[in-house]
Amino acid sequence: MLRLFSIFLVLALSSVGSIQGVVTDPDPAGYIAYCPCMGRFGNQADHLLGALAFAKALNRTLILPPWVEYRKGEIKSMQVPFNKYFKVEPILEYHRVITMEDFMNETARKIWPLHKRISFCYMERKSLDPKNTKKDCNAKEGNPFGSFWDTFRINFVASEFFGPLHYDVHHSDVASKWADNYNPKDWPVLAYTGAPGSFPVQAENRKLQKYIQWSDTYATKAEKFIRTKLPKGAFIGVHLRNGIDWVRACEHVKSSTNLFASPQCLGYKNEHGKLYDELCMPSRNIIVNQLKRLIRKVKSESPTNQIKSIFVASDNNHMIEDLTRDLREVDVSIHKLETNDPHLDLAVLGTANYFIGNCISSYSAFVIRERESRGFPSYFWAFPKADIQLGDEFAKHDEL
Ligand SMILES: Nc1nc2c(ncn2[C@@H]2O[C@H](COP(=O)(O)OP(=O)(O)OP(=O)(O)O)[C@@H](O)[C@H]2O)c(=O)[nH]1
Ligand SMILES: *[C@@H]1O[C@H](CO)[C@@H](O)[C@H](O)[C@H]1NC(C)=O
Ligand SMILES: *[C@@H]1O[C@H](CO)[C@@H](O)[C@H](O)[C@H]1NC(C)=O
Repeated sequence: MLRLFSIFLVLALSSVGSIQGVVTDPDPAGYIAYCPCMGRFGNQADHLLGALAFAKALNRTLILPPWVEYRKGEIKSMQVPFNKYFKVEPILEYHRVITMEDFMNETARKIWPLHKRISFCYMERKSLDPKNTKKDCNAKEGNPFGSFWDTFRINFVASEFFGPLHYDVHHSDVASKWADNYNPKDWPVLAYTGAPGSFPVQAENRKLQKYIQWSDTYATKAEKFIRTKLPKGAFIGVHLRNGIDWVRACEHVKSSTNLFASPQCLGYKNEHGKLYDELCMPSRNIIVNQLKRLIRKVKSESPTNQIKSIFVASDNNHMIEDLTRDLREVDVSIHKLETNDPHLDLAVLGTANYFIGNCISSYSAFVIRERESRGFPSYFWAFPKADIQLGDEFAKHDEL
C-alpha cells in the first residue's frame, strides 16, 4: 500500500514537472510585477488577462499580484492574496506564474536586491507634491499605489520610462524590443506602476479566462448555496448594476462610442451598434420583459429542464420584491445571497443555467467570459436594441 502510494506520488510529481509552467526557482528569464492600481475587481481581472499574455510574450514569469480592495471607512486599500479567490495551478498550463507572496518570501532575496528595485512607467508620473519636480514614476504616491508596494515592503531606488514601448504583443513585434532593451540579468524584475495590459481586455486575450478558476473555497461555497438555497431545477443568474456610481458612469453613454466593457456586445469597432442608455441602465420594464421571454423560451424548448428560480447579484438594489411581484405569473422564486459577497455572487453567476448581464460592466464581463469558456449561454440587458420593443410586444401578445 505504501509502495503503491509512493509510485503514485512519483507519477504525480513527474506530471507536475511536465507542466510547461514549472521551472527552476529563480527563473533565469526574469519576472514581471505590477500593481493592479486601477478600478475594482472587474477592471483588475481584465488587466490580469492582458498581463498574462504580456508575460508570456516576453517569456518572463508573471508575479500574480494580490487583489486590491477597498473597505468602507478605510482610507488605504487592502491587498488580498490572489489565491484566496483563484487557483494558481491551472494558470501554469498557460504560462509560468508565482504569487507575489511566494515571490517576495522566497525568490526576491535571491534575484531582486534592493538596488535593483526600479519602477517602470510609460512616462513621468507627476508628484502630488508640487515642490517635488524630480522626473520619476512616483510609483508609491497615492492610494492604492503606496499601500500596495508597502504590503511587501518594496521601495524603488529609481524609475525607468519605457515609452514608446507598449503592451500590445498581438499586433507588433514589441515583445522582442522589450527583450532587447531589458535583459533578465540586468533587469531581473520589470515592476510596473500599473498593469501591463489594456482595459477593456483585448479581444485576443478574452480566451485566457479559462485558466482563471475559482479556489476550492469559492467553488464549494457557490455549489452549496445553489444546492441548499435555490429550488431544485434550472435557474437564471442576473447581474443588476445600479448603484449611484453606476448612475454617474452611465452619463458617459451620451459622449462615447464604447464605454468600459461594452465592446463585449457592441464589438471592439462598434460592429454591433452604438451605445444607448438602456444598455447601461435597463428599466424595470425591460428587465421583467426580458426575464419573462427567456423563461417562456426555455419552457417551450426544454420542457424537462424548466426555470425554477432567479438568482440576483447586485451592488445596490436587487429588486427582489419588484421581481417577485412582476414575475408571479411565470412561477419562479427570486433569490440573493444573505450577506454581500461580490466574489461569491460571481461564482454563482458563473454556474447558472442562463445569465443576463450588463454589457457595460466589467464585473458582468468576468461572468460572460467564464461562461463562454464553459460553453454556457449568456445574454445582455436590452441587447440587441431591437429586442427592447420586442419585449413589450411579446408581453402584450401574451395577454391576448
Ligand atoms: N456583491 C456584489 N458587488 C457588486 C456587484 N456588481 C458590482 N459590484 C461591486 O462593484 C464593483 C464594480 O467595479 P468593477 O468590478 O471594476 O466593475 P464595473 O461594473 O465595470 O464598475 P466600474 O469599476 O465602476 O467600471 C465590483 O468590483 C463589486 O465590488 C454585484 O452584483 N454583487
Ligand atoms: C523561456 O524561459 C524558460 C524559463 O526560463 C526557458 O526554459 C526557455 O528556454 C525560454 N524560452 C525562450 C524561447 O527563450
Ligand atoms: C515563507 O516561507 C517560509 C519557508 O518556506 C514559510 O514557512 C512561511 O510560511 C512563508 N511565509 C509566507 C507569508 O508565505
